[in-house]
Amino acid sequence: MMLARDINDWKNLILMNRFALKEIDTKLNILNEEFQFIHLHNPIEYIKSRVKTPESIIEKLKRKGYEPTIQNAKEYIYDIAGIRIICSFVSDIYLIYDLIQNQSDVKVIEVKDYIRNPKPNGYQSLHLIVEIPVFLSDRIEEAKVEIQIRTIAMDFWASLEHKIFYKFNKAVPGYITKQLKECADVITHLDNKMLFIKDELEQYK
Ligand code: 0O2
Repeated sequence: MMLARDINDWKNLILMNRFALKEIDTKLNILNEEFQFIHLHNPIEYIKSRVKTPESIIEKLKRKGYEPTIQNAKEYIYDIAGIRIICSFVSDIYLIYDLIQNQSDVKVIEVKDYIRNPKPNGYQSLHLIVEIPVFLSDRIEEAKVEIQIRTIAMDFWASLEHKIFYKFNKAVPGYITKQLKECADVITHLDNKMLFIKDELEQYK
């Protein structure tokens, strides 16, 4: 049975991660608005965010072979706070990445580029783990946030693939996996074409 103190610790962990998401969300909205003001172009279409529940943190800790403790959650689970940034163009993804890197109080501690190196199933996204300070009344706490940056087309693919993966209880039939990979290739082609058109339009500005 969980002690009242443990329950409080879990609540505190979730709260801290909610605060971290708010900090990142505000930063991103400021960058987006400022960019729109200066360059008449908004690199971010929309943002989605979520905080993992204690149940799903515990499940992930067990899956990774760790004791389901608060300490291990803080040490080994980097995506308790997760934010997904959806852009129109692939170039915007790397622009956002640069803007995040240039924030002096944000430390990028891990980068996984599944756009330059897509997963074998076709999954594409740029993943960052960042650490940001959360300013509390009596202290500053560092919190980690997982940031996934992708295009609208990549997001369309990833949400369908995610649904299929769980629908088949992770055992997706081969012919569907093949179709999904083909869709991912079409998406790469589409994103490249859209970027080409955007770059062409720049010349007419
Ligand atoms: P959810 O429910 O979206 O949070 P990790 O297990 O995070 O320590 P991993 O798997 O190497 O280590 O991390 P990675 O590769 O950065 O991927 C983490 C997240 O990316 C996943 O979180 C998904 O959100 C997304 N993702 C990664 N691969 C795929 C994929 O093939 N298809 C789809 N649709 N999403 C993917 P979670 O915790 O698995 O799920």
